[in-house]
Amino acid sequence: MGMPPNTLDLPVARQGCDAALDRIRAKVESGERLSIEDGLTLYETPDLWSVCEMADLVRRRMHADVAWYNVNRHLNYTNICALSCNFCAFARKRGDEGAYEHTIEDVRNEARSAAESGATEMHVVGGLHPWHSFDFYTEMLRAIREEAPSIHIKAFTAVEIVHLARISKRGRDGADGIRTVLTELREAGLGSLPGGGAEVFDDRVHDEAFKGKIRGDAWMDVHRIAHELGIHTNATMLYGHIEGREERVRHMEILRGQQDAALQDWADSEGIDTTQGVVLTGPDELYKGNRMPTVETCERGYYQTCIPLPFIPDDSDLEHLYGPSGLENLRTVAIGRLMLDNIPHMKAFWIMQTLPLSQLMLQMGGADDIDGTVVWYDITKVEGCGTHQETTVSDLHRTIREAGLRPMERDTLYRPVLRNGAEWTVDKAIQ
Ligand code: V47
Repeated sequence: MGMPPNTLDLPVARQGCDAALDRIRAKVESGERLSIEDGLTLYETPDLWSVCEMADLVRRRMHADVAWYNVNRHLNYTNICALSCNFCAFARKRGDEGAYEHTIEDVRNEARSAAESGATEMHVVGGLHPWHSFDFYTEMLRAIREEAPSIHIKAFTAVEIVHLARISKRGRDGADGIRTVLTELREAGLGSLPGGGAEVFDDRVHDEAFKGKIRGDAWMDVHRIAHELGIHTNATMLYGHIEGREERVRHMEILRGQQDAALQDWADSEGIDTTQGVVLTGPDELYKGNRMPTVETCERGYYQTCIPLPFIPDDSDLEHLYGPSGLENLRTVAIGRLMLDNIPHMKAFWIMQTLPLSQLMLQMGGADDIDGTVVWYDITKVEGCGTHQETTVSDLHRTIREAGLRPMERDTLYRPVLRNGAEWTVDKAIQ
């Protein structure tokens, strides 16, 4: 993956005062919501420094000097997938070179090893396996639960959930099937949903790059139903392929609208007045206590974190594309922080952003989280590396400290963790 031969059409990053940003800066300072037009201005301005400065301001309001990480383990239980999305280099058909499907026993062993190493979370996703029955998925969760009772299982993208609703033939209709499947998965051990599979909520882009996959409205239905059931979820945005910047900003606005509805639902259930709306990124004087309901008090789910994912073209059918540049990645995370004023966390997923760039995103780009130790990762790979993509807690600490921030270990629900070797508990004192 090289640099594009002609970069002249990209805005040059310059420090300086772009007057077009004055009105946006005033909104950010007073905690006013940004519009789609503001988002586009933030993309078009050459003054990337100011974009980052504003993102850093809201990040500090929300998280002070804390940057979050976790001790986790990703597990891709199969790469066999019924879909053939152009952007994906992970999926295989059965019999293809490199195709694999882990057994329940493999998953059980991985859970044991994760627990022994002190992981607090397993992040479990895979391809849409054409023959596994629904029971395979509940058995897999139960196996993890048995081996590692204290590990939080964050599993299955919305795309997998829709697939499970179809194969299990649960429910009277689509929404009821999803609700039933989520309920049964939760009984088997599911703790929350990861943010994968959202790609970009735009039908043109969808039909060119992810045809066959569920569209944005179906992705959001799954997350809405999860929130109604009290299951927390995350949200991604895959950018830097065939979408444009406007489609990214619209994607953010759609997520923001859905989060408004989730938080409103929570506030209504608690009798909390939200006539002013919920903009978590505003100045401190707007907040009497916490900016968010804590997991202990909130019986509804909501989006905890947004994870902008830079497209990595290697080995995909879109390999002729270049993928986004480092500055575009920095800008996108910063704009995400500014636009998504009601989502508490912004994650720089170091596996895809790289550790050095994630560090920059923490220091100046509005990110407050870099995911975790990961261990295995198969969806995207760095040239020359296999699926073993692990970092250590001490590297994560160093990365965060060098960015001038304070590393704080979290569990999946962003509760601080107290650790003694492989032993850990949620730190109730600083919730
Ligand atoms: O759903 C696939 C994306 C996602 C490529 O919830 C690609 O905390 C870049 O969702 N280049 C999986 N991206 C990753 C994901 C995730 C990661 C970390 C944390 C969380 C969380 C979620 O990766 C897929 C797809 O959108 N993806 N292929 C690619 N070539």
